[in-house]
Amino acid sequence: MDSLILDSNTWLLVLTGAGVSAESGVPTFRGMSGLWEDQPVEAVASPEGFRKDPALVWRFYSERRKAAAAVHPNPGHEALVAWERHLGDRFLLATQNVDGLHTRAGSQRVVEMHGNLFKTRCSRCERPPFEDATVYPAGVVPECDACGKLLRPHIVWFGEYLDPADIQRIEDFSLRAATSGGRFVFLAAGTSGAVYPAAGIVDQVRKAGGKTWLVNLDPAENSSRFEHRIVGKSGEVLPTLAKLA
Ligand code: BJW
Ligand code: ZN
Repeated sequence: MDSLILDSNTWLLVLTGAGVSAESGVPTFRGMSGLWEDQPVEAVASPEGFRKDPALVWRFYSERRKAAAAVHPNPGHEALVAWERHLGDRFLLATQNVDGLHTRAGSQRVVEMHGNLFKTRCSRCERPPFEDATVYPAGVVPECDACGKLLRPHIVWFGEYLDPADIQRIEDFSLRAATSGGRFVFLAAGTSGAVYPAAGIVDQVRKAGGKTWLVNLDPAENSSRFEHRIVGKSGEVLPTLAKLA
């Protein structure tokens, strides 16, 4: 197996997906065949789904809050913490995961591209997102203290824009990495490469002259666009993949 050298010349951008949390016991999206209680995930993870049945959407997210609160980070998460300690500001972790396991493991330079399961925001007013681990009883739809309209999970649903500040952070890091005179490396782990814009980062890094690595259990939809491909579980591969120099 090729090894990933992380030395004082390396800038590393990591993208993670649901596969990285799989060994902690969090189900992946495409693993549950994109279904929740026999309906497509899009039905409960989209603005249309929320408009149609907010109570159902809150039940989906309450169940996931409960499940995510009960699990623990795995050796894949821990390897990324060690890499960040070694590289400092030359490391950035962009995650599509909303379970908060990276920060619970100790990662600090994290961009949660698709939001966070343990945050809630108003569907209407400008009240900022707030920490919320509440598991709402079935049928309950919480309302905003400020304006009385419905609260919603702080999640980027299908068809919604990612926070431009999050995209900017990834782009700024990539620009600094590409112009640093050092070696720019991108590693994606545990993601099917099916959802954009995350699935397109590999192309931007290649355009900027970076090296690209993929660690995934099954072939991803964008596999062919990576230079190095390792098939395996992230909790087994990541802890031995890097040589910290
Ligand atoms: C292991 C493992 C182990 C298992 N170790 N590996 C360009 C082209 C085409 C479409 C679009 C495009 N740009 C935008 C779009 C539309 C859309 C999109 O991408 N659609 C595609 C489905 C085609 N994108 C959006 O809507 C995004 N918004 C946007 O771009 O705004 C601009 C816009 C607006 C309007 C129209 C068009 C553009 C927003 C996307 C937000 C996605 N949100 C979700 C739902 C969150 C809800 C929630 O969590 O409740 O985020 S979708 C869902 O997929 C979730 C995930 O974060 C995301 C990615 O999934 P991920 O992480 O890759 O998981 P899986 O399950 O797919 O894969 C797991 C992988 O792990 C597998 O490959 C396994 O093999 C592997 N694995 N165990 C290592 N132990
Ligand atoms: Zn409000």
